[in-house]
Formats: sequence, structure tokens, C-alpha cells
Amino acid sequence: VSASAPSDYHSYASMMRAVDTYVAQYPNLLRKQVIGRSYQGRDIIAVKLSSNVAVDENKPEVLFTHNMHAREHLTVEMALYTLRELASQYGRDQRVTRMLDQREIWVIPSINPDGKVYDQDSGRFRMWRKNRQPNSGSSAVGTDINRNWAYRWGCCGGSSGSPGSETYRGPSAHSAPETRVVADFVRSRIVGGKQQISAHIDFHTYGELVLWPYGFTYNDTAPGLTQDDRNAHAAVGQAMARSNGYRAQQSSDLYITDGSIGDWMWGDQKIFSYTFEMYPRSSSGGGFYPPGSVINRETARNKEAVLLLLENADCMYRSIGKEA
Ligand code: 0X9
Ligand code: CA
Ligand code: ZN
Repeated sequence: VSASAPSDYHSYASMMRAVDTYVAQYPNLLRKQVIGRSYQGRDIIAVKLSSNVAVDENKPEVLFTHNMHAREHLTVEMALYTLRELASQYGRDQRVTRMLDQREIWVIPSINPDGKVYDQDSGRFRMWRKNRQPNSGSSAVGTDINRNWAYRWGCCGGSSGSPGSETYRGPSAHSAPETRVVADFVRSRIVGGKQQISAHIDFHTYGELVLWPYGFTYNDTAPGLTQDDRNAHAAVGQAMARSNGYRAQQSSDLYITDGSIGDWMWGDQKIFSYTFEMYPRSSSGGGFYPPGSVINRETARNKEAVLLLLENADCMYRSIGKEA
């Protein structure tokens, strides 16, 4: 597989321009909001996608997060694809129209803009993963945002306490501004005591996997995760995996992590949460930097999975025949 160049993928700046273009093109369907700033002060945005987008309606909400890991640039393309594809198919495709009428969708295209810029903007890729926050008492830079979440943070050998590690969990839970921005945004969707977001996908690369919580334990069930909760996660996860050809499994079947976003989403907020590992399946497909020629195919590959999650989001337990 030929390697890619940084210019094959949207940069942070061109991603922001693309979002502004789509919002200008579909003002009744798309709305951009700055939800906070990265360590270095870059805007972290959420784009809302729904009919009647200016109004907070009483519809199940679904969240898609992207680019928590700096070098996983294909996930930014996934965010832009979702915005473009769903907005352009409104009023044309029946399923898309129904979902934009009956759901409120939030897309955060880049959780880690500082890391993305550092990885991409010098003219050659730097294999960077973490954010760009300095660490006191160390010359090593960065926290792994996906080990920084405040649910069983650092509990279980699934992260590192060393600033130089690729999986450094940070000095405390939510020590990374980027984690705080997204956590505060998610908590801001509690309206009248009820979390409005029912389902979430965090897009990563690579491995072609659909993963569900928990990551901190090998056990299928755990405090706050009943057999029904696990089975509903698995049923929708397996349906999504059938649609895109990924493999579906519990997160910890890959390896144990603690402080990952999915464990917090479910453990703290009771949001059904999936981690997608996009193309390629293995390093031979280009690893974190597949050629730009695969972008269209590998983003469209997840259209059906995105629609399946949206369609299930009003009642995830319907997937196991247990409608509330
Ligand atoms: O290690 C991660 O944060 C994710 N993989 S990546 O290669 N994109 O860095 C996987 C997180 C999923 N959770 C667990 N495996 N427990
Ligand atoms: Ca709402
Ligand atoms: Zn990742």
C-alpha cells in the first residue's frame, strides 16, 4: 500500500472551513457551536445535525466523536462525511429524512486539534497520538485523552503513570482540557435531570472493530452494566459490524484500558457507547496513514452503521426484545 501525504487529509484549518461551508449550504439542518478550547487554545466544535436545528427539541440525541488520537486522520474524514451525506440526503432518502426529523445528532469532528496540527502540519506525519499538554517535571509532552476519563481512572493496569508513555493517563482524571470540554458538553445535555444523549460512537483507527464497554475489566457484566445492558450493546454492535464488515467485541477483548471514553459514557452517563476502529484491518493497509484514495470508500462504509445506531437510539433495548 502506498503511503499517504499530510495533504491527502483535511487539516484542522481545512476541516473548519469545510464545516463552515456545509453549515452555509444547509442552514436549516446544520449548526456549529464552539464547546471549548484545546490546551493550545484551538476551538473544539460540535456540529448539530437535525431538522429545525435551531431549536432544542424533545428527540433522542446521538453523539459522534472523532480524532481523539492525533494521527487518526481518517476519523475526521468520517465526521465530514456524516455531516455532508446526511444533510445532502435529507428530503431525498427516506431513512435519512426520518432520522433528521426524529433525532438530534451531535458531531465533534476533532477532540484533539493540537495533536492533529502537530502530527500533520509540518509537512510530514509525526506518528503523534496524545494531546500537546506539557507535563510538570518531565520533558515528555502529552496525555492520552483516551486514558484520562473519570470512570475507574487508572484503576486496572490499562494506562500508564509515566508522562513519556503513549498511554499516559495524566496527573488526574479530566486533567486534559480536551477531556473536560467534551465531558462538560455531554453533561450539558442533561435536561430536566435526564441525559438526552442515548448513544455514542467514538471513531478511531485502526483495526476494523466495533467495541463496547467495559474496557477496564474482562468481565462481561460489572457494577452498572447488567446482562441486559451488555446484551443490548452487543446486539446493536453486532448489527453495525455486519453492516461494515468489522469485528464486534467487548473493548477489553482487544486489551484492558482504564479511563477510556466508552467506560465513562456508560459508567457515568448511561450512554450506550461504541468505539469504532476504522480501516485498515492491519498495518499492511497503511496503518494510521492509508492513502487518500481510500477515504471515500472507508467513510461511506460506515453509513449503514451510523443509520443503524440512529434508528436504535430511541430504545436500545428493543434490539434484545425488551422494549421499555
Ligand atoms: O487504545 C485505544 O485508546 C483505542 N485503540 S487505538 O489504536 N485507536 O488507540 C482502543 C480503545 C478501546 N478500548 C479498549 N480496548 N479497552
Ligand atoms: Ca433535545
Ligand atoms: Zn485511537
